[in-house]
Amino acid sequence: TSPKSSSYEIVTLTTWLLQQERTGAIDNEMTIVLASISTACKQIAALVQRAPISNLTGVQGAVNVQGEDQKKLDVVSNEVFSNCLKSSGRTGVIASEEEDVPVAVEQSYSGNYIVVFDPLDGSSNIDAAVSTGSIFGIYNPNDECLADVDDNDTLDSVEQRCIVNVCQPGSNLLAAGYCMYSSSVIFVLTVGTGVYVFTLDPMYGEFVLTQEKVQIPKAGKIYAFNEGNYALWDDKLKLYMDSLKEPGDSGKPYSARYIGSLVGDFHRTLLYGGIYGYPRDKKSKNGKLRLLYECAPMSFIVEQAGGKGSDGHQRILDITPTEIHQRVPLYIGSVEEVDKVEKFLA
Ligand code: P6P
Repeated sequence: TSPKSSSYEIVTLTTWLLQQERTGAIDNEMTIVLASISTACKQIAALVQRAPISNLTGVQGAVNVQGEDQKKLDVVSNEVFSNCLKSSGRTGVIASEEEDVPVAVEQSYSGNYIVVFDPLDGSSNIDAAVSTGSIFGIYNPNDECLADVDDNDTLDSVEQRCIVNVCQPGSNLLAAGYCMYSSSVIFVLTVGTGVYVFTLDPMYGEFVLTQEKVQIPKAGKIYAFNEGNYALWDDKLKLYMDSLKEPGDSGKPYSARYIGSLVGDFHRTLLYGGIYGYPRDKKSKNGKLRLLYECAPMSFIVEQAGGKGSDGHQRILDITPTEIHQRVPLYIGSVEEVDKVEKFLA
């Protein structure tokens, strides 16, 4: 639903965060971390939208005038995200798709939140200007792994201790969201009080509230799977996939929509209903997507919108990662659609 207001009052992300702080949904430290994440997303949006031009000028993604190899956009995006979080001073540890191990942030002087993120998911789509996105999740401060750090501790011994503390189940998430870089730049966020959608107004560079308390339709006849992997799937999954093509009672089969970018496919599923799936297959025993910074944040969001996130048998948010880049199969979207695939896989 779009925000109703008589005077058509514009609510920006900044004012929304302050409202959530006033109601006690989040504290001041979280407000600062989320504001720094939104700043990172604005910067990445600008980089993504100018990528072809920058490549042309050799500013990044190619070889620049000095002949140095320029960084790929997902590496640059990782630096943007990390720098914004570090300068927030409220982040204790960051775990990124682009970092082998979690990084203990020296600059944190308050708050100490754990932030997990995929700075630019779907980046292989950049050259074709297809939607991409940044995905993030925020966990409780992990003082225990930073506590009693003493002189003979090295930074990577602290980081090793922090790895354990980063591996929390998604049910511990305090906040999760994504920024989709598409025809509009869309920032979607939940802090546990429902799902809110903000659209970047390029006129003045602010995220403006455009939908509040989004509810995903209970069912939807759109499915997003890479059917190119059909031959590699379990037989039960093949039966499920075949069933979507039968007209059924409604007389109409499902429609296939697959962008090849989780954030784009998820956002459409959130608003229109349906299901996105990345199953395990004979080649990828645990599927392709990462639990910590892709599946868990998206599952927190979808549950806040009345949907469901599953690995085919159990709730994604109940799974505790055993290692940072652990992969899990993902079925996410409308409750009735995820229930349906779970029945086939039982
Ligand atoms: P495939 C992008 O690489 C990604 O991680 C998701 O954003 C996307 O949904 C999926 O992988 C696409 O993978 O194997 O279908 O190309």
